[in-house]
Amino acid sequence: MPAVAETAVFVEPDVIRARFAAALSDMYRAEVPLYADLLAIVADVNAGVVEQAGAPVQARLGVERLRVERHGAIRLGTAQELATMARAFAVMGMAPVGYYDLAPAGVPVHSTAFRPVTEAALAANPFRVFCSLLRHELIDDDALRAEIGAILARRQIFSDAALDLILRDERNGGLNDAEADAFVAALLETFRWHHDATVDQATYQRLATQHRLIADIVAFKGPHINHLTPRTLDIDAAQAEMLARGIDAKDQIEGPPTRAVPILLRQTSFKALTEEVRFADQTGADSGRHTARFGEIEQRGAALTPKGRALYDRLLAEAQGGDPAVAYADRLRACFAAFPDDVATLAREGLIYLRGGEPVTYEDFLPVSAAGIFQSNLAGEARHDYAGASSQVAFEAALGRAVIDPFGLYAAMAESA
Ligand code: OOG
Ligand code: NI
Repeated sequence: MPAVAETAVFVEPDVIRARFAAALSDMYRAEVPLYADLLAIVADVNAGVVEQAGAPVQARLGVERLRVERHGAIRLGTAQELATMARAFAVMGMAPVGYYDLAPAGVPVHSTAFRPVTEAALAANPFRVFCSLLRHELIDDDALRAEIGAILARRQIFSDAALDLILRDERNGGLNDAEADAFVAALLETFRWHHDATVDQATYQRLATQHRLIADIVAFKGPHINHLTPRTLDIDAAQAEMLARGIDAKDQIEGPPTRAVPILLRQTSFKALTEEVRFADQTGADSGRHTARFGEIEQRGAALTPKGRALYDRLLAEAQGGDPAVAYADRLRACFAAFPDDVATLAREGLIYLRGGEPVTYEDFLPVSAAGIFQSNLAGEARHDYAGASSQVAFEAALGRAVIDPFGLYAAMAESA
């Protein structure tokens, strides 16, 4: 170490995050060309909405932010992987917000969303990652559970360079320009798709028979990014355009129905692609198949207060439990007639957060919708039942810290108006 310390010029975490999000988007576009089609559809739809809305509304919609807005998702296998991933995201100013238990929906994972948390950071770049962790304790086959533990213990999903740069960031309080670029390049490798599985065909089959998602989490070198999601201003139009172009989209949009004042989050996706992979015991031209990667679009609306969220959860449950002879979209619309749909009433009844007279935008995810997105990628696989209680304490122990309560963030944004 030189005796005279140089003045460190650190790159803002917001800037590192923006660089990483751009690099990831470029990589995914190259890996999954259908995602590029999705970006084109969303850009068209958004341009149409913005043009109609006129300049004052354009500013409100945050058109610049919209252009770069993406969320992605990864699925991790071990507590150690999650803890290190949290440190990697911290370099980019992303903190774990919220706890999502997917077990009640038949998916043996629990999750958080790593995202920027301040208004300034969200405006600079809103990139977020839905990050799931396998719940080993929900695997009922003891021998298979032990085998999964052993397979995962053998892999290291982070390169030495990435680990070194995370440490350097933690020790020095930031990364300089060259280090930031090296970090982005090194971390990107963790998100890359691997054509070669780490297990043989028989092992893959055993994993997939337990649960297709378990095979996706366990059988590869790393937690490949499984989708990236641009944000659209009109998801009904974007969904219609997907179908018009012959894209194999989910048949129902997750979340609330179409409304005058959009709330929370509406999402749809095209179904996961079946891709060629090679198992460890395959040689020559032999290959296998794996289905995991897809593309998704989302529309964001107003963040709800706990009272508003309780109403949303109740109405959604009513719609989902309703008469199967009635189309789901009709049930949803009928149930949500009970949810006020103008800003004045929503505000008066304490259902939304306002800042400067405008609803605060929802920046998080929804467990029931996430489950629907997961399910859409399981191609009709029989629904699993997991009895285990939700376990935020175990998730936080794995993460190495508590997750942030999203309601607290929205309340703080609203108060600072
Ligand atoms: C994550 C699915 C959840 C969302 O937008 O709700 C999700 C996954 O498939 O790993 O991304
Ligand atoms: Ni998603």
